[in-house]
Amino acid sequence: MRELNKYGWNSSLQQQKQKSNFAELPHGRIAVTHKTCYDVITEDGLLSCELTGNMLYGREPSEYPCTGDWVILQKMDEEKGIILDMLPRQKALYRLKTGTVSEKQAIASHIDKAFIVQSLDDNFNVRRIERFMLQLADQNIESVILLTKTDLGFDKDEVERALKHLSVNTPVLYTSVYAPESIEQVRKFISKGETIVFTGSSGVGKSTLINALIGEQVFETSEISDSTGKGRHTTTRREMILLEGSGVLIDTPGIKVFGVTNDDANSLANVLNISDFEGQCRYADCQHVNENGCAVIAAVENGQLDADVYESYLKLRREAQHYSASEYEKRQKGKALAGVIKDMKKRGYKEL
Ligand SMILES: Nc1nc2c(ncn2[C@@H]2O[C@H](COP(=O)(O)OP(=O)(O)OP(=O)(O)O)[C@@H](O)[C@H]2O)c(=O)[nH]1
Ligand SMILES: [Mg+2]
Ligand SMILES: [Zn+2]
Repeated sequence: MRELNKYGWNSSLQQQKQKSNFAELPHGRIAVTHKTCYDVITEDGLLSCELTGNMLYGREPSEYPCTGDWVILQKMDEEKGIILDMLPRQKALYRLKTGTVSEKQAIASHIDKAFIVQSLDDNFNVRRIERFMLQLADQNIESVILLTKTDLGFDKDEVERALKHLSVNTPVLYTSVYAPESIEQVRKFISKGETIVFTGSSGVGKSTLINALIGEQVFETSEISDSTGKGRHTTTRREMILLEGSGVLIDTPGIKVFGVTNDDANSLANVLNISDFEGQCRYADCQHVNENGCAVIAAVENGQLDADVYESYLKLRREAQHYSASEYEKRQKGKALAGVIKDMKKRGYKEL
């Protein structure tokens, strides 16, 4: 029998389960998301499960179960099951679907911590780290910045300077798969029962790192055609693995960049560490653009705040506003459509 506690099962999830109509049935956690089915870890081992029609009906695609979700299932035989319900999702990592402004896709859920992985070659990009962090802050997921491939040589002073505003509140780790002690220090950031997602571009070494932590080749890794990770995605699915005696690790396919789906101005200011300046602006509703007595602009002028960080703040804020406007529009359209359908039903179009 597997102890699901190792996978993060706890009394608060147990309480949530009691509210389900299917509370008497077994539960499990999704370890792998395939195209149309899921591998679910249960007390009785791994089951391959499909969703009931009810689980699909009336849900946005972003609400379909994903790796890390806790589900309630009916066992069919020794290997198969059907998912009947899903416990309320907490701390989920979403990304914007490519080419859309407001369509979200869930990557993993019930996440305590995210390792934002970048390699110390052309892939290193502070603006991209900020985007990841903003996304995580929205869900109260802790961030750790993990910089790989130190063996390739890099300018540490320059990297530290670029990360100055982020490293105040967020740990920054440097690793190389060729330096075992650098992998060992990563272990200290993984607590028992905790779930950690590894996220970052393709080719930065996420799977390599997980293999090094587990101590065997559990995930496939491969050479990439170039350091920007173009054209090669070795990991193609979201997969969870238990680090014995420690936490649960989730490997994900490379993500180039996160679109902003967080429009909370406070978390943006916190991530970029400008909240202290903001608090000193003359007007409480200061937008930090051209107002008199703006402490943020003053901080840029006197060198306390990097102009790059300030520009990044304005850009991310614009994107966040754009995202919420599109979301709002989508909801209004949904409401309008619901109104039309209701109206038609009233007039006797029963088949609707
Ligand atoms: N020099 C060096 N190469 C590394 C290091 N870590 C990983 N690599 C190499 O980088 C390449 C990509 O590693 P992967 O672990 O497959 O990268 P990934 O982030 O999982 O990529 P996707 O699965 O495509 O998202 C492989 O050739 C690894 O051997 C490191 O610390 N130093
Ligand atoms: Mg991989
Ligand atoms: Zn201001």
